[in-house]
Amino acid sequence: MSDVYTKISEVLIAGDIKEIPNLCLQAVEDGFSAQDIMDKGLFPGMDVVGQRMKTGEMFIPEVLRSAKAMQAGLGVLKDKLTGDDVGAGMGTVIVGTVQGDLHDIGKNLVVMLLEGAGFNVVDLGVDIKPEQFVAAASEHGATIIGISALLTTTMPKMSETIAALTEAGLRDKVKIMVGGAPVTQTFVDDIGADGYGADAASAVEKAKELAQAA
Ligand code: B1M
Repeated sequence: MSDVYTKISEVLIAGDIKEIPNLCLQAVEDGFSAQDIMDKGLFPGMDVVGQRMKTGEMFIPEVLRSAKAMQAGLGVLKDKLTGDDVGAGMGTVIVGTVQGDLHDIGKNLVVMLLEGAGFNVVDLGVDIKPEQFVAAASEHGATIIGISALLTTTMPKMSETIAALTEAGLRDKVKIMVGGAPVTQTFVDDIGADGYGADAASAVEKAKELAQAA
């Protein structure tokens, strides 16, 4: 059984963009849940990529191939992940990765699950300046702003984004959810955000909570 997950991890680490979707689909057909394929195959593989990146065993082009393989795997699992939790009219969430940060795999996963839960999601993409979050919040009448950061060096941009929303007079109108590997509850409290999700599923739970409180 664990061979399936190990194989998926290995192929992800190898950055085989064509093979990953096939393996993920095959695993689904064989009865493995999309959540398990992600949690026990794709994520552990990406952790290894992160460790090897840190120690210099893998370089950016190789990491990018693994990242693309990850996106391809998540792409085929999307329907399976979001199918059973569909709500409606949950409000609009603006989501983006902060200025200076190009990491988007986790953010995309959060977007996928939020949409599956019935939120209208406006995905701004990566490298989003505080003023872009502000403009999008006004334009779309968002109830929640979701901000992602993967680098310790870009985390301060979350706080700057909150300051920009406050300055624009929008802070009382929106709830702010943050997330990304380096984000902790202490950080959330320090910057005055309304909550965070340690992973995509917790992010959806938090968004539902915040939508009710909005
Ligand atoms: Co980057 N990178 N990277 N990288 N990269 C990390 C983050 C790093 C930890 C690797 C390492 O050294 N071990 C390290 C950061 C160290 C630090 O800040 N302390 C790092 C570095 C240093 C860099 C560069 C500076 C490297 C360089 O150029 N020298 C550079 C920076 C570029 C930039 O952004 N300006 C860089 C570049 C890249 C690539 C472009 C090659 C690629 C990104 C491709 C892409 O995203 N399209 C990349 C990758 C792939 C990684 C690792 C290996 C994997 C990240 C990932 O996708 N994880 C990463 C190491 C690691 O995290 N293990 C690393 C899988 C994803 C599903 O998890 O994103 O954590 P995650 O998302 C989770 C949760 O965090 C949460 O839910 C998700 C699902 O569970 N979540 C939210 C995320 N956003 C959320 C928002 C929410 C709520 C929850 O609410 C709004």
